[in-house]
Amino acid sequence: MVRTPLVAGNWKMNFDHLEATYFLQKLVWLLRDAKFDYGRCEVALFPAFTALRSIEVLVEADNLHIRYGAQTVSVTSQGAFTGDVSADMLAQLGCSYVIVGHSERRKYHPEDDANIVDQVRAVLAAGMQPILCVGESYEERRQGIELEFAVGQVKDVTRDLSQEDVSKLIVAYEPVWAIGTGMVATPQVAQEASKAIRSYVADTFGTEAAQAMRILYGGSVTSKNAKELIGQQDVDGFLVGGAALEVDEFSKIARLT
Ligand code: G2H
Repeated sequence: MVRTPLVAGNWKMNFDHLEATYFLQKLVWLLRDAKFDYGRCEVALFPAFTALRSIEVLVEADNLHIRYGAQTVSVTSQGAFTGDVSADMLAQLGCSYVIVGHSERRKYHPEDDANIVDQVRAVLAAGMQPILCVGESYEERRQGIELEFAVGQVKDVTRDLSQEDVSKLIVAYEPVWAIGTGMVATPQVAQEASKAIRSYVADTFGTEAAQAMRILYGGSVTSKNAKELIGQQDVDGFLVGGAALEVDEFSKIARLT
């Protein structure tokens, strides 16, 4: 099966709505100039909640082929949950994807496996696709349990999901030691982890679900390392952080993917 690669820019807590729309316009110009084929590779942006509506308006007005999504979501659908944003609200804004379980969310917010499972369910129920982030810390790698750990995170979240739900899931393998550090995983490390995740999904949910699943690599991706990483059989694109804040660099990564 041929999986369409996805290059996703996770802006984290950067860019207000004006900066976000300026970036999007420039990105589209750059990709247009380069005759970028959106059918060959999908490009998605993940702004802060406050910029989603502006991105939606621009995408709709100019009929852009850029997709977008949110960086997290509430597990509840509505009610007295101050500060939360529901999956239905995101779907209403035209979001295609929601990042779930990013290590920064796991670290700075009370997002444990149970909460992450509920986020995945909420995203799927609203008709969007979750991008589930998994990956070991430096300590787990030092102990030699990195594959067990990353696959274990996928296992914990998918345990009670149906085969149909799992086939809509996108996994981002993001080793914590590579996030924002400049210490990118080698192509071999990225491939080994992605392959282990796909094998687990194949054994548990069948080959079809495993072959359909896109597995992204995240952690210090730049235009210098993207080409080698995407050359790996089980790496289907990137979740880009720091390099997604520079429009030339981000467009270059998309072109290389
Ligand atoms: C990992 C990644 C984006 P960066 O968090 O999800 O960030 O590319 O800055 O390591």
